[in-house]
Amino acid sequence: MTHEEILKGLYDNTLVGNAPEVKDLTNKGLEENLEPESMLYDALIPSLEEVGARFERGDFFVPEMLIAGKAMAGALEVLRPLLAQTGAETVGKFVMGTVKGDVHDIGKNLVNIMLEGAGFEVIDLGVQVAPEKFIAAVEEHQPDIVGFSAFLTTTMPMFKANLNALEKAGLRDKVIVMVGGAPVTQEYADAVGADGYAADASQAVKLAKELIQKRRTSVPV
Ligand code: B1M
Repeated sequence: MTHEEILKGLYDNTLVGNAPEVKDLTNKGLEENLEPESMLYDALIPSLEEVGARFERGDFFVPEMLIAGKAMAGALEVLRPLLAQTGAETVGKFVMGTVKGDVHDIGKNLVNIMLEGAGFEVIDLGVQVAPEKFIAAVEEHQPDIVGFSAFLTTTMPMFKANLNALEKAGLRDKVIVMVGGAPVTQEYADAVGADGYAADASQAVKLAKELIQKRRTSVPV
């Protein structure tokens, strides 16, 4: 199979939620020396974007979104060790979670993989994470950064709830807050008082490193 055929197969089979075929093609791609990043950014993510567009048009419903998401998650599991391959020293600690009321986790997991690949220790709290759980994790792990993911306009307000909870617990100044997720914007992040926003996984890694560097150089030792 050519690289183009594999990428097309990944796109088409993710779209219809054919998880076994997506997994086979991902392995095939690796055997054929296709870059993991290419499978991700040229096939899997565009396919999920098309799933979202079809859902918006009313051509797809929740079950179709669910099986497409599962197919993508299967491919991510195959790609995870390669995307997270690192010789980097630990650059910081990152507590991450999808906010309360929200079950989307593919984007969050991808950010986690890239962070690990860049040398971060990531503590993943999973999905539907309540403010109290974020607070307990910040107290327990004392991370450099806490990250909130939200994928619905209806769950984005949880950023503010989480920030208020950090403030109330006296932890706001002790941790950098990053936010992200499909509907989130820089303006929204600024409005709720987050320290940083990134649109995708690679930007998230870059920003996380910058924010830590900035904090370390500004805090007197
Ligand atoms: Co849902 N869903 N979904 N869904 N779903 C979206 C998000 C939607 C945009 C589809 C659409 O209408 N076009 C829409 C939200 C609309 C909105 O509010 N603006 C939507 C909806 C409406 C819903 C339901 C409400 C549907 C319903 O029940 N009627 C429901 C909500 C359930 C809930 O959470 N309470 C629902 C359910 C689901 C499934 C469970 C079926 C499934 C999720 C499976 C899973 O995650 N395990 C699902 C899926 C698969 C999608 C789409 C199709 C794909 C999401 C995805 O994985 N994208 C999505 C359509 C779309 O996004 N175009 C959609 C790929 C992923 C790599 O990208 O998630 O953007 P993304 O992550 C990026 C960045 O956002 C960023 O980096 C990631 C990697 O590059 N990022 C960060 C993420 N977190 C970050 C954190 C950071 C920094 C960057 O710092 C902390």
